[in-house]
Amino acid sequence: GADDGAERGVATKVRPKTKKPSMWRVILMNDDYTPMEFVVSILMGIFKKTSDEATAIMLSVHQTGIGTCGVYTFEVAETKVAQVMDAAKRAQHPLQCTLEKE
Ligand code: NFA
Repeated sequence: GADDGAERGVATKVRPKTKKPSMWRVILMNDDYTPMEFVVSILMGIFKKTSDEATAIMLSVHQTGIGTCGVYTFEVAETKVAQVMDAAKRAQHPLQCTLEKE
């Protein structure tokens, strides 16, 4: 096991893992067709925003063209992107969502 000397002849090194995971921004893009209420429901359901937070993010994306839904580790971020794209596809809205490294 660890290098406590209890197991003769097997040397293993134990060192602390110090790497922080890289963080990934989940980005939502504006379009002319996805209903505002659908975007708000996505932000509440997938990104756990309150109604007020979701409305503010949706309006910011609507007005600027792009916005951040949240920042997560890669696995969480890519899962959320897939959930958004799946929900948009099922509802036949052109909403686009992507990842970018922080
Ligand atoms: N621009 C869309 C509309 O006017 C709303 C929207 C906001 C779409 C944010 C995508 C992202 N219905």
